[in-house]
Amino acid sequence: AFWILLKLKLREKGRIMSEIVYLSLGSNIGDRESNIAGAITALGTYSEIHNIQSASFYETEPLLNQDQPKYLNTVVFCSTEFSPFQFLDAVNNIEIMLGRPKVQKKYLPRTIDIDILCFGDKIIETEALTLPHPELHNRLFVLVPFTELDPDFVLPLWNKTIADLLISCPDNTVITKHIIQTNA
Ligand code: PH2
Ligand code: MG
Ligand code: MG
Repeated sequence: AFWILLKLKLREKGRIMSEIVYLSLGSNIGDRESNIAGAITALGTYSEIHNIQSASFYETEPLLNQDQPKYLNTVVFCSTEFSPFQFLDAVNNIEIMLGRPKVQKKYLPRTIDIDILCFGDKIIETEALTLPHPELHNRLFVLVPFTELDPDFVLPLWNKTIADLLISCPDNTVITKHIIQTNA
């Protein structure tokens, strides 16, 4: 019986696959650098999230509602054993931990916004989560840092590389690489 149990356990282990995830992070209120850095650190505290890699931070003009402060944006890569909806729960918890109200109108300034851009080759369309992110291809503040991490990544559903999406992106807002200020 022991061996059967062990075999079952091993098989179960083999089935828990990790998936690769790309996230978009943005902040336009408060200490934008710490908000984004804090979100990246918080992701790393989950034992189901590994191999975190961040692109540079970029200062970006607000899209959709221009009447708000400039954003800092970046894209983060990681791998995870979470399912997409478990990952979404983790992300929502981190947003709340960093001071974002639980319910907030769309396109208002925010201390932190963490959006899942894509999750393995999953294609999902629900109210809570759409994968790949439906606006990704229209946003320079996503495509520029994403290209920095992996220009050759082929986006599910689109079957185009991130570099190709960047070339055909209609967004022409200004994006500048953000140099972290030191006061030391
Ligand atoms: N997020 C939005 C709307 N507009 N503009 C910039 N520059 N950066 C963002 O992260 C952003 C935005 C909705 O989430
Ligand atoms: Mg967003
Ligand atoms: Mg969001």
